[in-house]
Amino acid sequence: MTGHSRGKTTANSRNQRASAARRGWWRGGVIYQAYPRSWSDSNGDGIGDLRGIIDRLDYLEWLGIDGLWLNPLMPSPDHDWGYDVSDYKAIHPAMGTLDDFDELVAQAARRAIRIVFDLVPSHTSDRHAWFLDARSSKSSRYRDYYVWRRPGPRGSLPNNWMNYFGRAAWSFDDGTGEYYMHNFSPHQPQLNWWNAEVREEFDRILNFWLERGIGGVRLDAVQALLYDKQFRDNPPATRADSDKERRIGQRLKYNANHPDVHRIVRRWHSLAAQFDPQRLLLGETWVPSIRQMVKYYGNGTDEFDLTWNLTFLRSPFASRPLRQIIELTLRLLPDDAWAAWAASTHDDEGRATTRWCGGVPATIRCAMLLLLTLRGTPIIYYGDEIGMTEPLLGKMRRALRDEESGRSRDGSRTPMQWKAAPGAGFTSSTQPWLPLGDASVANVETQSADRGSVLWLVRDLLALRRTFDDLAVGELALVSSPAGTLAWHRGKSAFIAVNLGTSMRRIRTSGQILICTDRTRDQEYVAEWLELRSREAVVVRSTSR
Ligand SMILES: [Ca+2]
Repeated sequence: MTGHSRGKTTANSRNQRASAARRGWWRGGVIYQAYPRSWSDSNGDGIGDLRGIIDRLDYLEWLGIDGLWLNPLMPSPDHDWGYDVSDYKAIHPAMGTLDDFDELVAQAARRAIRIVFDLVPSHTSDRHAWFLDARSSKSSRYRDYYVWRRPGPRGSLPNNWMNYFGRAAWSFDDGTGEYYMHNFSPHQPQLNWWNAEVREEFDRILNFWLERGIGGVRLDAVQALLYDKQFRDNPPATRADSDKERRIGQRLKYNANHPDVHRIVRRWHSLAAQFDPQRLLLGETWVPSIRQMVKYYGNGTDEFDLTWNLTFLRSPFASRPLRQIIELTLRLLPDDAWAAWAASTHDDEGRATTRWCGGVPATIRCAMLLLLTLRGTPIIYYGDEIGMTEPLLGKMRRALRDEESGRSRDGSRTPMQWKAAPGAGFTSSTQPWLPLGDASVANVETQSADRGSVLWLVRDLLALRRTFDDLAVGELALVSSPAGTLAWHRGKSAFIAVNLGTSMRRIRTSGQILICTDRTRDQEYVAEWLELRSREAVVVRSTSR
């Protein structure tokens, strides 16, 4: 898309916010997550790439985001699409080159957009030079970079550990006659984070990227870094465990979730703290409870800056559970810590537009308004801003399969829909790497010309956050509201109400509606009672608090 530019006012307010960003650019900011293979293909090979992203930065500037999070960009045999890294200091050839990456960082910076990307510390690819060396002999240089165990009696597995895909966490290496551990697929051997050399390698890797001027990194699967040195068997799952652990049948207590992982996170935090301006450390904390998640903030200033709120993402889209999760998250966060809110993911849970909203446009609008008005950093998953849903792809095609759920991740990774045309504006190839959804239903070109579209709703909400500090950084206070609804104050004068019920509800407030999911209600005055129809949500400049 071309021809979009910010007005002078937005540029000024953006500068003001930039000066306030000493506490971290993400506070009050918004992150957009693009799955790079699926976002924009510049050379017609059907795979998204860095030059394609550079070509579309004007769109992101027009939308008004602050950070762009990209899934892994490093060389990989792609058993798990980049989450099996074979070289931590290079760019995947399908994505481009290090020069392309540096240009992306520079071009994004010109638009006040910081680049954040995935670093995968818990395991490498089985094609990584370290692992090739490690399996060459028991006395090889890199043997202790990984986790090896002798077979049990009669060649049995060393213990009962299962991986996150619901299979044994051990694979036998014929060459050296021992098992190696993997918390994910056998192509993803577990790194041995008890080994000081591994920790030092990753210090160098982090420095390598942070020195290139990126806005930060998202650290993948951090709860899985450390294992029990005594290799004790995992206990059976109980009702208190995650649904995944209950399906697997054991609590992943000893192959993951080791308490000493916090020492590693603090180490990364000290390293990142040496950079100015401050770099974001976003932790993928795949843990079943908010109580466990908030531990990854440490004392609020010494571990992750933002953590992955799986409980929120997995909530039913209904007022009562959402209210409890929002309240608990904000109450348990340490002082000075800042929440992150994501509704969609490239992983198993997929798109909120489908999972939460069933593809219903009014519900999608409510989800976007809620996401963008909570206290914390919202993470918009690419395509959600146009209400893209997961197409029915039939059989699993590409993604690493989650053995335990059998659910494919492909549906949430289909190419971005830029326009209603062959290739959807994503690629000139007739064979995109994943099938396209129906771009005639949702695409950027059509919606950017329609002020009533969900794309404009998202853009206007982002613009409002830039000019209305209460909405960007104000304290959040939930208020009691009728069944099926959620309502909260932000700061002194922002009031948000969302009706997820099936009938009209009245909520007491007064002021002016700034943005309603039904855009014909924008600017409406409310004297005492706000009437919200089913699947309607508003931001009000309130005069009644
Ligand atoms: Ca390409």
